[in-house]
Amino acid sequence: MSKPEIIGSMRSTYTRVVRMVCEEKAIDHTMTDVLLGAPELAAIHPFGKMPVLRHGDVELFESKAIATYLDKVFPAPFVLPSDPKLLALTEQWVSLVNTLIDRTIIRTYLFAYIAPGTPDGSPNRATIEAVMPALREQVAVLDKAVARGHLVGDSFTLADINLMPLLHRLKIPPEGAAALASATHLSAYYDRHAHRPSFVRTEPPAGAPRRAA
Ligand SMILES: N[C@@H](CCC(=O)N[C@@H](CS)C(=O)NCC(=O)O)C(=O)O
Repeated sequence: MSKPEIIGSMRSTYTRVVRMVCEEKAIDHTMTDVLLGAPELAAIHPFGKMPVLRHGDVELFESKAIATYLDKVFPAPFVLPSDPKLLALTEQWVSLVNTLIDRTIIRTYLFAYIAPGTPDGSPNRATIEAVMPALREQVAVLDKAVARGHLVGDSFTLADINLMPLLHRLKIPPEGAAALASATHLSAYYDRHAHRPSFVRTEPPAGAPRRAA
């Protein structure tokens, strides 16, 4: 069968999650870097979002579904625990991050900088001020959750893979950097896992994140 092809953007956090899964599992794959609106995305994702995957006759959208497919189809190491309780906890953290924390940190806070919607393109201060209480609360929850070094059990799972790209973006603007710095466990967690080859090898291109974040 052909190599899996990930279609997305090197600047996209969700694309990075899937790329990290490939790196963790040493899956020989291709990365097709596209812009939002690309026909390659619309061909697979009903709303044109990224990432999408093509592997033989398999076409998939949704990063969690893609990550699960890759983990099941390719051999160890596995990013999803086999133990039912640890698997459920992994699902729990992926879901919380994707449904709530991503919306706060990326789609609201970071976007107030990169897609501010202000007349002069300056950061949207009203949005930033409004989101900071929720952002701090969610950072505090994550800080407590990673106190023992991982989100789930004692190994690096998809739950951690799914969080790391988001923390990378959180620490770019000043309020996010301050929130992360004041969360002792979360900062130590980020600094330690940022050295993993899967994270280093998927570093987005330098420069301000664009809307694909
Ligand atoms: N739940 C989706 C979210 C995908 C998503 O929102 N990706 C962003 C880039 S990181 C995107 O395509 N944004 C463009 C848009 O929402 O129109 C997943 O996990 O794959």
